[in-house]
Amino acid sequence: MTNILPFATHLNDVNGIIEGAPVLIQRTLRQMVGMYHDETATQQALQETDRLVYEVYASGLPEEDGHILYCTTIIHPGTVGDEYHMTKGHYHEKRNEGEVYVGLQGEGYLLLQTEQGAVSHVPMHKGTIAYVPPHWAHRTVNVGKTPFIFFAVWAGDAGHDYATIETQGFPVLVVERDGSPVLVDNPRWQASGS
Ligand code: M6P
Ligand code: ZN
Repeated sequence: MTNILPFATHLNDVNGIIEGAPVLIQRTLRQMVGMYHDETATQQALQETDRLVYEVYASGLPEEDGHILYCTTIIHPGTVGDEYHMTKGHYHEKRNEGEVYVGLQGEGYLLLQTEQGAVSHVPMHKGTIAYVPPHWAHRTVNVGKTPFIFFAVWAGDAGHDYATIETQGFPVLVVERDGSPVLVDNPRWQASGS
């Protein structure tokens, strides 16, 4: 295991950035083609310009057993068609590793699913401490008009498995209806093995 000396970083509580931390991910809509259910809306939006959907500021710690990783995620407000801006979502490569999210700003939903077909969602706002148990895939969604910002902590060797989510998404979508978020069935989702 890589030897790391004790250190501290600072969370900017205005913009959610961990100061001095490298940007781990800056995900634009072009990098998420196929993940939003409305392909036409995705392509129309991209004809005008690409947009930053979310960014992740991470600790830069090694992804190794024993270390604890942390980051902040900033999901910018907006929709693609009627579907709110969201992260790609992932299972952990090591399925038996959980995660903790702490809401810092804005309004969000945490969507969860298992490979056995269970589905759950947790509304999040400032002060929410949400637990992602082992074996649950997780995606976050900004359902508000301002950036949704949260802090995450997970085991260094958990890993990110995006493949399953990229091909089938989540069983539910979070869409805007009359200005409010509602969950609807994802017409493209198929349970494993079906
Ligand atoms: C959270 C954590 C990170 C993750 C990020 C963005 O902060 O779960 O591990 O990278 O969200 O989500 P994703 O990797 O699914 O795009
Ligand atoms: Zn995770």
